Amino acid sequence: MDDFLRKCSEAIRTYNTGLAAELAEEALAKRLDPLRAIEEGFASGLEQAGKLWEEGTYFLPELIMASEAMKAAMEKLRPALEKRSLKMKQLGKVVIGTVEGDIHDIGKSLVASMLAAGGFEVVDLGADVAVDNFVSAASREEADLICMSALLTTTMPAQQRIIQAVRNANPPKSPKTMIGGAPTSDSWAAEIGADAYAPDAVNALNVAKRLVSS
Ligand code: B1M
Repeated sequence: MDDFLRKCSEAIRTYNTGLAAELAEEALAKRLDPLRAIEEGFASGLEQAGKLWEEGTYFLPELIMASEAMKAAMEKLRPALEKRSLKMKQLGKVVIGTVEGDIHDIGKSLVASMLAAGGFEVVDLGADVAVDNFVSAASREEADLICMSALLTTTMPAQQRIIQAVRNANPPKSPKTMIGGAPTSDSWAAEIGADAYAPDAVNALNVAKRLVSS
């Protein structure tokens, strides 16, 4: 990791929101790829904060402050990440959210930004989204694809409930379904009948393109 990316990572690990936002602006000024700044810089600091929390060095408030710093950096970088989609043909409409009971929204928001950057129209339902809200949004928005993020082993089963409920409701475009989030996997996708799993934001865009063209 180069010095600048290390500084980005440190700003998050030390939950310095002001510095994180400044470094995000500096990344833009340096014309650094915003996704690289997020994944190799800022997100690595959040992962370290998570490890410090796991081992008992950080308490929950410190982890929350690290997440806030991460969000401040992402706020600055998101427009650059999404800008190129303006000139693109829309590939389809995506409804995305983090499942009910789960408030982890940083990875989901990164996936949403990548999909928007890649040419999808994205309706972001936020975090802790009830099953019914996924179903009604899929119908209302005439979605081509439903994306569900889950970061907790205890919330993964909600992905299965959403897939079942969407199938039962049979919304206009019979949307495809994609799941993601750290505890999920290809085998979990197969088990719950999801059309696909993606391990990260870059793969999510590739998988989404494949799903809407198949
Ligand atoms: Co929490 N948390 N957390 N947390 N947290 C984890 C997930 C955990 C693994 C930490 C640990 O113990 N090692 C653990 C889960 C254990 C488990 O179930 N297996 C955990 C826990 C236990 C909890 C609480 C229960 C703690 C408590 O209260 N006792 C609690 C739960 C609250 C709730 O949701 N009900 C909790 C709370 C929090 C904070 C609020 C402090 C904060 C979240 C802030 C926020 O999101 N607004 C937080 C954080 C920050 C984490 C860690 C440290 C980092 C998550 C993150 O944002 N990563 C996390 C540990 C870790 O993952 N190392 C942890 C950065 C992000 C860019 O990556 O989200 O993985 P990620 O997203 C990636 C991929 O997963 C993928 O692409 C993204 C980008 O590449 N992806 C998709 C994600 N969604 C996708 C969807 C797709 C495709 C790909 O298609 C649909």
